[in-house]
Amino acid sequence: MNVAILAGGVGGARFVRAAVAALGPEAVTVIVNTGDDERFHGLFVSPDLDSVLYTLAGENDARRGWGLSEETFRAFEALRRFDPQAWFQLGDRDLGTHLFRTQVLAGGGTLAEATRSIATALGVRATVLPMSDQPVRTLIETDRGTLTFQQFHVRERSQPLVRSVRYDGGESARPSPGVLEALAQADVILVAPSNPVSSIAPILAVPAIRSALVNAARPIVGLSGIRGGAPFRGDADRFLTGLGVEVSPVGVARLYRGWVHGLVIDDLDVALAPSIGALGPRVATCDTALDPLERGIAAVERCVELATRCAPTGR
Ligand code: FO1
Repeated sequence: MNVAILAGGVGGARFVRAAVAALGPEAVTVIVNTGDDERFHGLFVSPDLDSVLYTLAGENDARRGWGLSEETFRAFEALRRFDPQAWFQLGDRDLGTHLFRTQVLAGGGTLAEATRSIATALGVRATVLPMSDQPVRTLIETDRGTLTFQQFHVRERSQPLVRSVRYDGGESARPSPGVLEALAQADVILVAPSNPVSSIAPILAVPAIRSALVNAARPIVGLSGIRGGAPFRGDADRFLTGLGVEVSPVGVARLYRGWVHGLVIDDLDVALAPSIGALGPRVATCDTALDPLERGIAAVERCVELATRCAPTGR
């Protein structure tokens, strides 16, 4: 079975790890959000790609949630002597990835090419694709002005009030090579339990991806990252509240309306199934925790099982 997964953020990386464990690396293609990408100190940082790659390589720092294990921050401490305002921490080992990626891009290579080289070197066998080689930037209108995702999430600790979100560059961005093929060839398309507004919506801001999903000939099933009225982790609640969407799987279903055929929600939220069903998707429940790995595998299997009962809307 071939599976394409839309993913971003830490929850996305954990879901992808579980999918690879459940289905095997050759079966999995991940289409990763790049709306969080930003240059820091001249280096091109692509946090969601790195979270997926490091996690699949078994080298992620599970406690911190981002970056590499056995990390040190000596270069960053040295940088802070000259630039005390620096706020985005780049680890010493992580710097190697950013130096390499920046070098590939400066030499005329693409983000997809850099990603392929990094994946190969890390021994990652699943296919990991950036959603686009063109820049798409998630910009958040807040009560403290317009912020990039990293400014909002890291520098401002997700505290500003979100008023609206836009995906700058999305309209003219094209899917990176292999993305449309992966969506067309997948038996099932899965949506990781990532932030619907800051991780999944930027992927759909690329028009050709949106249209491939709306017209998909295969079932699309999402796993809700919200349970019991709160996100498992991260700041999805700040985004949903800011956009006037309820912080629940019903809110997730509302945001995915028109292209998702099934939604797996937590057992805790079983009472919400009829309201979600009224919006269109079929619903299944399970324990949506992704740790330890066995639970994540069970959640992926639940998504795949629900997919067998979903009829796609496209041809
Ligand atoms: N998150 C933080 O909270 N503080 C940081 O200083 C930080 C640095 C960082 C460096 C590289 C990287 O790949 C991720 C990093 N993150 C940091 C995580 C990142 O902000 C988010 O996890 C993702 O963008 C969420 O999708």
